Amino acid sequence: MTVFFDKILEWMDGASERAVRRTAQAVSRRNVVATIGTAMMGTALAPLLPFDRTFGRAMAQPAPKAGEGDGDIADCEYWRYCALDGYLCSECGGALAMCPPGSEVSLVSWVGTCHNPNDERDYLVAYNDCCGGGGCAQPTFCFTSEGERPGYRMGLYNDINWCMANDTKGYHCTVAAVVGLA
Ligand code: ABN
Repeated sequence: MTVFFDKILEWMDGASERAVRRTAQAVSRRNVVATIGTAMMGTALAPLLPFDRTFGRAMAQPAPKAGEGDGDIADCEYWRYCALDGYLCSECGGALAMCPPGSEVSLVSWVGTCHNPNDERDYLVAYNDCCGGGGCAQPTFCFTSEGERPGYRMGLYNDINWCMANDTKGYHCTVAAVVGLA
């Protein structure tokens, strides 16, 4: 019995020795040093890489509440309308960020960066046209267009009917929704 176990131990010794020798032949010392060096350099340089360190905090900021103390949403000077070109949906049976009943929101939007005087911060505001659903009885037309860019900068161009991508192509009015901090 002892002889049998000795044989097994001997075989295990031989197998592990062969494995170590094979590894030593395949992996040179220079190779090991280079791998360790690369790992160390990677660890040291990773914090310098330009990735988002806010971890979504900026976009997670709650949009300021529209209403009391925020400004008059019927006025073209209202801060969220800084890059708007169109009729205010809030004066056409809709709301600041809601199309009037019977109309649908455009598939395309454009953006502006608007300064909120209430908290002195800049916000990214997305504008959408509302499409179809008839017209507006007493529309308020606003043309602020702060930071607007020519047509070749599609996302920053507003002097166009953005309902063109929708099935319902008739322009009704425009809504403004705060996306997050700029
Ligand atoms: N994006 C508002 C708009 C609609 C029709 C024509 C000009 C501008």
